[in-house]
Amino acid sequence: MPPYQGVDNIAEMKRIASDNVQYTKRRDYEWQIVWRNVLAFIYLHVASLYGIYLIVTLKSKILTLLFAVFFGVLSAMGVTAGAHRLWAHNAYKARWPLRLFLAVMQTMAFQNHIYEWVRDHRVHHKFTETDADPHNARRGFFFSHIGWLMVRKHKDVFEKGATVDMSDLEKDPIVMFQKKTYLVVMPLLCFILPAWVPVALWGENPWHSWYVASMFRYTLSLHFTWLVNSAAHIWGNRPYDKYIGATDNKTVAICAFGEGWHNYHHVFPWDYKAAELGHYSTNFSTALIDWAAKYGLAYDLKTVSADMIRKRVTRTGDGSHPYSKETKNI
Ligand code: ST9
Ligand code: ZN
Ligand code: ZN
Repeated sequence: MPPYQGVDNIAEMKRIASDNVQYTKRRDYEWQIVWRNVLAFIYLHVASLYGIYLIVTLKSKILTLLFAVFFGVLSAMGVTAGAHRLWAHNAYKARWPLRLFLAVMQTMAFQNHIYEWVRDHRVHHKFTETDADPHNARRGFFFSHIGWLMVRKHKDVFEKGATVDMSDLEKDPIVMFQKKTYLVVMPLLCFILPAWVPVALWGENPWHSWYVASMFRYTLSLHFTWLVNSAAHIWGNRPYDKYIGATDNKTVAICAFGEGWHNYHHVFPWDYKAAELGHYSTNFSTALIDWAAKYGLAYDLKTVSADMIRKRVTRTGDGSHPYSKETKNI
């Protein structure tokens, strides 16, 4: 319907015109495409497809594939146990050797330096599924999965994001050192090192090494991570809080080393398991933290009491948690 139809008042017409200008500006603002990133993602995906071709036709060596998996798992630990549970949520404390190890692993993952990763993630938790959420899932699967990295951020991300306290990270010399040296160290650790090892140790063809251990490994690990922002905000159960978008999604939990129990995580973000149960089979990151705690490298592991969980499930759960069924039977 034309915007002025049925409006016979000049002031009202002016208000509608002004709203339209604001709306258009906002839309223009929201879709400022960053072509450098679009092109980089296109290259990554084409290169990864070629990597898959090399793997399935056995043109690359099996050892190279195994190494890519090993490297991917290590870098995932830097993101889950490091950037996410340690630095973003302070869900446990870590002595410096463990912090250094996790920072190196997180650099191997190239998901931005820890400081930026944590800032975006804290903003995501504080303003979940609003315009201030960097990967607002209300803008659809594509945007929350990868699209948010191909456009300029919404102005609310900057404005509201400025209210998030980052002073704890500013006091961590390992985090600040990584931030300062990131543009040099990250390409070496994320792309050059994994391409070089198979060539140096078992004589892999350098291009095969590049496409399998660097491109394919990196792209797959990005998709596994992004599923937490997209799929685990769309599909799955909401056992702890049916009023929020985040879901518990087992497939994502397996792919993302325990980060798919996302309904639980949004309700109890300080739990170092990022899950109620933290079974190692679907939560490898918890195994690493428990192992580190055994040797005193991790300590002050925070968790949530069964009683507190039960109360929350009863009050706001969607009925899919065993506690809800117990309550119904009473
Ligand atoms: C990647 C990140 O993939 C993935 C994160 C996923 C998180 C998942 C969470 C789930 C939990 C568990 C994980 C499981 C992992 C499983 C692993 C399994 C294998 N607050 O950003 P800029 C301000 S990265 C406050 O440039 P633009 C700030 O002043 C992939 N302020 O905005 C900043 O300046 P500075 C590789 C904020 O220009 C300024 O704005 N990387 C905030 O709109 C400019 O910031 C890429 O693809 C905030 N939140 O550009 C590159 N944000 O930094 C991606 C910004 O100096 N990035 N400010 O303080 C870019 O190219 C750009 O950021 C952009 C936006 C184009 C996306
Ligand atoms: Zn989330
Ligand atoms: Zn989180």
